[in-house]
Amino acid sequence: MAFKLPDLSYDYNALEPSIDARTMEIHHTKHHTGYTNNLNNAIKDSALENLSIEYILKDISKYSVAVRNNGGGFFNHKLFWEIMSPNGGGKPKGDLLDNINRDFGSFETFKDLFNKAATTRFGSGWAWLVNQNGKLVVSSTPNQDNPLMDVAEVKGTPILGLDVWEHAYYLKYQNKRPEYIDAFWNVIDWDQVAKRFV
Ligand code: MN3
Repeated sequence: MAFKLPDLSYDYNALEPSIDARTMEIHHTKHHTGYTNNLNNAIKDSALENLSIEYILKDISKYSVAVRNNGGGFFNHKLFWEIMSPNGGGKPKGDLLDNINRDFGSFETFKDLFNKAATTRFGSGWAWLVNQNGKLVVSSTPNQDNPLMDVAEVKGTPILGLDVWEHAYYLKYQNKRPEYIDAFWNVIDWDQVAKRFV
């Protein structure tokens, strides 16, 4: 198989109470597993089997809807697990904080913009903090699209992402997406986000 479901570096209950264990378990073992398997099936016996996921995403308009949806789903969830931690929360430091202050005015302004992108994304999708060659911007995408894709309205390298599909929060938060978004800030691993920014 070309792509392999990544393990989490923490237990399913490690992000409680912000994200509940049952949601984490279903999200990883059912949803992320599904995207990974469906991606592998969609690229089976094609040249895409030898490409990195980033390389596939940057030319995504050339490929099938199945590759777009499942390639995005594979990449987005891998990033999502990696930028969260039971020791997360607080604020970024160093270069990342300096750049957030420069490009948004303040961390609080950035946070408001990100929350707005996550709250107002209609239906299923993602909110992003995107690095555009050193300039940081906030965006959101529908479905499993992301800023690496050539079809994205706002292109760049995603360094922070929040899944706002109902499957990411409905068990604990039901229709209260803003409460889930608030809780996400408690588990962001800013050291990992900073590594992606370098
Ligand atoms: Mn998801």
